[in-house]
Amino acid sequence: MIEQYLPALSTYAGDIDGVITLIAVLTGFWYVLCNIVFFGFIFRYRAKSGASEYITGEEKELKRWVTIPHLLVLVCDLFIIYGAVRVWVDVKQTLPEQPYATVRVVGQQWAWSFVHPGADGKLDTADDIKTVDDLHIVKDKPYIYELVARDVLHNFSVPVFRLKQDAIPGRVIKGWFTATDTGVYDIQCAEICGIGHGVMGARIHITTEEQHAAWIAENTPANLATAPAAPPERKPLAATALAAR
Ligand SMILES: [Cu+2]
Repeated sequence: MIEQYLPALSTYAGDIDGVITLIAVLTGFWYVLCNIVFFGFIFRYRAKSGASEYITGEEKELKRWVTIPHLLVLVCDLFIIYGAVRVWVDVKQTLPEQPYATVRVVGQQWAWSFVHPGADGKLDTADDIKTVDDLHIVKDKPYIYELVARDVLHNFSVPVFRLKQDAIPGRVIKGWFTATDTGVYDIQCAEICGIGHGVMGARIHITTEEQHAAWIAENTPANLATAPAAPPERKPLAATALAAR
């Protein structure tokens, strides 16, 4: 139902839509029923003489009007709790097994920056590819993201994945997603983070393995393209400064 308005493009998007639909249907049913009973009774039992009759509601036959619906609502709650916890454990408390790829997502006022592994598939090596406001991933590949915030609270939101995760300064929060189709879609910040919050939009580019390999080759610095796995030789700062003179 929801995917008619917004594509569902992660492996768990359908499950999250299912929970939202379940909650909407159950609460919607009670909302409509309560209103029908409420306005029906107002109309049916309105005081024609102009005098209202006061009842305490303590009699057994009156209390039933509260107790029975209350118990039925609690039964509905059990369905919601079961459905929601099952999805929560899968989406938020479980990380995929190997093989998976890792990306780093950095929120700051007011942009998203991303660190992609280069051809070696590892983060924090010389061939990492850094971008601002453009995240590049491969379809059908599980990804673990490492989410950090540089300054204030942000929220990494990818609507087509049904993914939302707070980014908290001082913490590295891990989560996962697997995209099920290719295309370019929105990334948002879903936590008011200052005056530029509204312009903190970015894009996620979901491509095939071959397209992603081509993107990596295009964006790997020329001096690393031939030997991507070799770590850079780190010169002491003083030596670098001298060489620059
Ligand atoms: Cu933000």
